[in-house]
Amino acid sequence: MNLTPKSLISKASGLALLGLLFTSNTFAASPGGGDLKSDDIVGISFWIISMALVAATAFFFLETQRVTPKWKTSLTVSGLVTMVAATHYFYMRDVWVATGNTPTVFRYIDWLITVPLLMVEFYLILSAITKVPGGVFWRLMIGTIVMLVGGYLGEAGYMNALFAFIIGMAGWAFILWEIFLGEAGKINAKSSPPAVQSAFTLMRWIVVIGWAIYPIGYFLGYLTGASPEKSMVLLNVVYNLADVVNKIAFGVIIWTAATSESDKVLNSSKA
Ligand SMILES: *C/C=C(C)/C=C/C=C(C)/C=C/C1=C(C)CCCC1(C)C
Repeated sequence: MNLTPKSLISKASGLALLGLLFTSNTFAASPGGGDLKSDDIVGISFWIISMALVAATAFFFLETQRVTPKWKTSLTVSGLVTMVAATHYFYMRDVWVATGNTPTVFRYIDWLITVPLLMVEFYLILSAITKVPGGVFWRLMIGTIVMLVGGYLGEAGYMNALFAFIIGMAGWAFILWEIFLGEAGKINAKSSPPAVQSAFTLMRWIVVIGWAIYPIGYFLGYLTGASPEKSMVLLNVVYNLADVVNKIAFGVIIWTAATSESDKVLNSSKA
């Protein structure tokens, strides 16, 4: 190795750059978060929810120990949903606090992963007690993709906001049709034990009431004609609130069904 002054300088600067990258990575959670203002409602909600998602993840993963094997996958998927969301919340919080911009791309990348995982939950809940045709799963996925692609094109400005909203609503309507009137709904009505039926009914209402919070957020963000500043505060607060209901509360519902069904099995094997 020849150590000319020039090569030394380039090595030293390479090392310095590496050090810089390392420290900036180490403190990646603080640049935006460090500037969190006491009156920044959106920033504070991003912060609180990211921590709640971390706690929920640990809880769902640990509780897989407590349930019978067929419920373990459902709890694992709940934990994956909150884990993926927690990571995106760290980034979204930093974008918001550091720049004041709405983190649309991170939001939709998160939804693109977590909403299909929630659809998998439906399928798993039904599969835990009966044989479910694969078509149910694919119809739920198609509805999800149409809903999210519509929403993204509108929010990112690639399409008229109202037109994109209508496309997104159509995707959601298709999902609702499947779980109330389609094959998924019929399977549940026929063959589930009470705990699963009540979990399924609750999950259905989550997809109606809990999911309805998102289009309300979109409406307040893009379709009221209010100032961009006010609209973006409303949009983000409403979306964040919706995530608490649909990611954490949804997971807790599954946890309730899983533990009550498992305890029954474990108790009857003891007697
Ligand atoms: C964890 C994240 C979840 C459960 C996200 C769900 C998102 C929606 C249900 C979004 C729905 C939308 C419409 C129904 C209309 C168009 C705009 C959207 C994408 C916000």
